Amino acid sequence: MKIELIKGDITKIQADAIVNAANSSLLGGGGVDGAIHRAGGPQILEECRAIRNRQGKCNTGEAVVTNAGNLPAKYVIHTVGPVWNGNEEKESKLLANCYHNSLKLAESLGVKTIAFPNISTGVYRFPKKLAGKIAVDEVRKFHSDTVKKVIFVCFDDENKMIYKELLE
Ligand code: AR6
Repeated sequence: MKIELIKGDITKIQADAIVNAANSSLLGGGGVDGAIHRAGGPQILEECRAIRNRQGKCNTGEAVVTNAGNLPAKYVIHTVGPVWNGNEEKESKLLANCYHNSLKLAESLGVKTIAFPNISTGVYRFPKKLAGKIAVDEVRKFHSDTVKKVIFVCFDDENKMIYKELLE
């Protein structure tokens, strides 16, 4: 599996799937979630609502898929990262689950390329270095015949530097 690093806006990425750092309501929010719903249009939210009606809220560490509306991707995989409260063991495991479950879902959809934002490192305040290490470890651990490329999309310089070091 090839790993790429980009600094920029995930809504502009042409990949089979982009991942959203959602919340358990699946009904949108700020940060990357807000950007994805704004750029993608109302079809994404419509499908999120349908998922809510079917299965209820999305638990932390889990992932669901919708269409990508007007985005240049085929799918949006919505995963819910943990809020950082300093319980390192528990919250690290939940963040690892986000990456693992998103990749598993991507594989089941036949996705070849998938782009991840830096889940939980915004409003949810997860320490960026630890979050980066967990993300890279989970991706490297995941062996797939389907998923050929993972793109880490960093929005800020700090995350970009962290990932650059981790991937060297
Ligand atoms: N493209 C790529 N990354 C982005 C973009 C973008 N357009 N915009 C922000 N980021 P956050 P969280 C980065 O806060 O911490 C929402 O309200 C940002 O710099 O979006 O998982 C949800 O609804 C940061 O590094 O997500 C939840 O309630 C990373 O994306 C809550 O925030 C994640 O920051 C989730 O918090």
